[in-house]
Amino acid sequence: MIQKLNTTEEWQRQDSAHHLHPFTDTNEINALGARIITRAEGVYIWDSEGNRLLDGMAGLWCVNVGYGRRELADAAFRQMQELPYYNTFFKTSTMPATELAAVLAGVTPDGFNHAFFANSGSEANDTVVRMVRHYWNAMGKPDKSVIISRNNAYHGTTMAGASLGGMSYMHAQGGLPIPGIEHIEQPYWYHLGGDLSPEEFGLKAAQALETKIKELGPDKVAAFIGEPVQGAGGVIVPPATYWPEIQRICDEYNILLVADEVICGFGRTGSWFGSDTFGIKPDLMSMAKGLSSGYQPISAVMVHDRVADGLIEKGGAFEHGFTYSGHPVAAAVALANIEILKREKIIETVGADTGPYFQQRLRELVDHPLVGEVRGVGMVAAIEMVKDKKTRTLFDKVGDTGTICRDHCMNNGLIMRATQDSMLASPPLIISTKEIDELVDTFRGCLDATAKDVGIS
Ligand code: PXG
Repeated sequence: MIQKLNTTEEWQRQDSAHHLHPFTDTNEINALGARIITRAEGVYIWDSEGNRLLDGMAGLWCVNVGYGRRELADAAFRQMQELPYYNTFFKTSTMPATELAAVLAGVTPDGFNHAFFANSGSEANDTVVRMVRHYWNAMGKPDKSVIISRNNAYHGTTMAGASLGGMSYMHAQGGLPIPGIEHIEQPYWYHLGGDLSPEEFGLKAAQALETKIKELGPDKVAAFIGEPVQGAGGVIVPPATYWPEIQRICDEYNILLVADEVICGFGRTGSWFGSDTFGIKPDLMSMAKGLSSGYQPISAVMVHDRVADGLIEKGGAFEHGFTYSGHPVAAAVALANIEILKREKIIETVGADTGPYFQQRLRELVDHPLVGEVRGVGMVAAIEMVKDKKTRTLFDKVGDTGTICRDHCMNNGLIMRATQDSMLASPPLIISTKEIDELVDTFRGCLDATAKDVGIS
């Protein structure tokens, strides 16, 4: 029997007794007790103790239109009454899935006219792996099967998603990566650039792809995948020289270019897609998160005509899909979400107004003794804390300072994420300039408190 619980402690006890959390040490969370989040509105969330927190991470980089959108709840309610579920497998379709595919063809760059639906970013990237291999097979090149990704990339946690990702601590669990996935250097100038200028380093990091392709043989390589801006890896914005060189190499060696738009998509960087912001011309794009602003689990792989034409003409059936591919309720919510993004000109505002303001205000923090670099674009940013900013020297035990700072943020009503010693921010796109001021001002106070704790002045 499910008990009715009243106090935070009771909820925490139940959570500890039965719930295994993602990326969480169960003993640790059980000792502390989980913070129980109860409601949300705009850019704020509340916990069961009544504390209000400014959600500087938009959930997990996903609540682009902000919390409390009645319109999205209404879309789900209507669709659930009309048709709560039907699949898209056996020569059937549903209206929301059909319409969403068409709307996505409209908002994605030219030449993207086909969508394959799944339920999460990980599933979208698994779909990418299977689809690019199926494509080259259909093109009579079955040996073109290796997918090249990057160290410190994040592409999800399924077997293929975690393998594509370049997180060594994830690979260490469960014998990853799976065969046929290779990794190259990431374009992280601040850590890896040494004496090179960012532009020189951007070229060098991109040319690691060419070296890897030559080492493997171009006839063996199916695709390269990258996030336009690495998100979970630390909001790593590549130097301006990076993506054009990656594009040149993919074109020259006939390698498909896959943009993982799971974080960058739907306005995060100030354009509809990170590919628009960085001038990337991908062959496939995976997307999730902002597609529904997190109100429903849904993801998609958008396929450019260059690939779709061959797949449709020569591929036959693609033996792949999920029970909930194109789920009508999720699709209806995604449609309503895209409608809000368009009607309220949210992406234009981030691109021209609030995004530049956010970046400018955060860049004021570079005068702080702890801050080595502030980087970002649109409504996503990182503030990297270092031991010695003149020499770009990291702390001896990387990660501790990030944790201290994150806890100060939490205790002061601000949610930020720490990756190593970089503090990440990715607030809802509807954040106002006044709320941006609150975020930055609160954060500066947390930086001061952190500096004191780690003995930097
Ligand atoms: N690609 C990218 C670029 C992502 O950021 C995924 C794929 C996987 O999506 P799903 O929906 O399967 O989680 C992601 C997800 C973090 C964090 O701590 C980031 C993500 C997920 C969970 C935590 O920053 N990104």
